[in-house]
Amino acid sequence: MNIRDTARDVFSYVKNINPEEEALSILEKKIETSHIQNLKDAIIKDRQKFNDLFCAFDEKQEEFFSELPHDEPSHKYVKKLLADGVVKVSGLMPQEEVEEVKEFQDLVQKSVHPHEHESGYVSLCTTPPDRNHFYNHWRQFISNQSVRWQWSPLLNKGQIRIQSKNFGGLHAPGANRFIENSVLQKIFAHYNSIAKASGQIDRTNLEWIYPSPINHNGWHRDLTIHSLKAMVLLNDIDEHSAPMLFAKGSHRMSGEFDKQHHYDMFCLPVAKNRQGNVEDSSKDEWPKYASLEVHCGYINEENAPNDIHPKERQSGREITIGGDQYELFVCDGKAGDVVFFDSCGLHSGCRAHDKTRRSIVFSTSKSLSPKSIFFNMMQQGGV
Ligand SMILES: O=C(O)CCC(=O)C(=O)O
Ligand SMILES: [Fe+2]
Repeated sequence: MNIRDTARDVFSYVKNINPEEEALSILEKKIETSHIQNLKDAIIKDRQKFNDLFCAFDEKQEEFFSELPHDEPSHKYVKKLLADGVVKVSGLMPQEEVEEVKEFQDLVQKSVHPHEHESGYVSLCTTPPDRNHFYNHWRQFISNQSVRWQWSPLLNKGQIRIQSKNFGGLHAPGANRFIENSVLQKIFAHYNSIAKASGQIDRTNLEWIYPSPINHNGWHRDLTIHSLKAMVLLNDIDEHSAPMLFAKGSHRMSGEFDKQHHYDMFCLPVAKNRQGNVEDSSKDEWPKYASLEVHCGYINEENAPNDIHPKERQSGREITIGGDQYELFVCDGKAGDVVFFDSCGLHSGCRAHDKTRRSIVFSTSKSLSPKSIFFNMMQQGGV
């Protein structure tokens, strides 16, 4: 079984194909289940094989991109994203859309959470109206006394969120318009080696990061196989207002820590997708660098600078994570700027000291890229 041939074949079958269901049904017909099972066994047994498969898909991703026309406005951003795992597109979200999202955020804040400096999730308990009706009449909807919100408080880390999945699949008004933005769509499509991403960017997290005693989210990878996110800044963000941080290049397998961490996250019993969790695993099963949170994507204090001083929040600085050095990328900027990042790379929140960050993160609920679809297939097979 040749690893490079597998990546080549998967790409030739499903590049440009979406949604996920369609790509899956093609792969199920073309690739024998026993091949997938053998490959899975082999990569779990041998870290080098896992790394080879991971990198073979990344090479195909680069190759796909190099064959696309170079004159699209999105081209230079995808190029940077492939190289660094992160890129900022200044002013991509029009100000009137930013203003609409913020107006919605202000109204929800007034009706549900008078508690600044607390953490939690806000969800909607009332059945949401028809989409178009909501987007056209949302001010009336919000001000209606019978609309009920639920507030679920968490440990005070400063973060309050409204997730589209707890909001009847609706997005903050204004965000629904930005989802159609052609540059946003092209960046998602081309990073994921598909022709079109329309209808695929279906998740949003609207959030406030309030000043708090601790960082709301330490250094971590969301998962090991690439998954693009777009964070829109809704207010001007500087080093004091909780900019997200990203370790450049960590979406690839450049250093020793990337090699180990990507492998552990996919292959260990405590890996996220293998349903490992803190409760049913003993501490010794976790890698030494992992903080005992949700999954082994999170790095503990001894191995990552989980709360750096505002003075140190400067792009270009060096930071050490898991013993390896990375160049820091600080996601500060102006309202309307959009930071695209591959959430399989190392990234971290930051504690807000005296100013609040307001942002909304766009993502996809399904796998878009051939790599992500194929690795998910392997995971689903079970061991
Ligand atoms: O809020 C932040 O700064 C971190 C965001 C994050 O980890 C994510 O969106 O995956
Ligand atoms: Fe994350």
